[in-house]
Amino acid sequence: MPHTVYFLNGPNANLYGLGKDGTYGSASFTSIEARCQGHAAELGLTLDFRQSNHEGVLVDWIQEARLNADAIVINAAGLSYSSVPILDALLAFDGPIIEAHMSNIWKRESFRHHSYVSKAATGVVAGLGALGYQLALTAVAELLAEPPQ
Ligand code: DHK
Repeated sequence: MPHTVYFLNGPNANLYGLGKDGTYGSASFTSIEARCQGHAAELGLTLDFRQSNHEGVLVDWIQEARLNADAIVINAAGLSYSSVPILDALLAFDGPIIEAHMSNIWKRESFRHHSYVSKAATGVVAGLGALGYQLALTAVAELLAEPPQ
């Protein structure tokens, strides 16, 4: 059975490519998903790629992942810096968790420098745009194939 990965995207991720300042590049969210789906297929992963603007929906999906997914990649976007409920849900998940950000959050405003998600994450990718999402999927495939001792 192929491993299943939930790739969860938080508020406003659906606007990537449409932003005026170009922080998140010019690729649309749909094209980023297509790129991730293609890469997941190459890695032999089943990818469930989702986006919500609502904290509770993200918490429900993380809880659902406990039953249906082997790993989580999550860009909780603006909720990364505030959401204890998302952190608590992630802490209840047993598999690898990769925190992903399109931008380099440490180069930006100081309120983006502390992520609650990081407390639960196995690893973090940031600042590499959609390439970082591909790297997150590669990391998950490797971690699932050979969990660190
Ligand atoms: C995405 C967002 O929407 C912001 O709120 C975060 C993150 C950064 C990103 O880089 O993908 O601060």
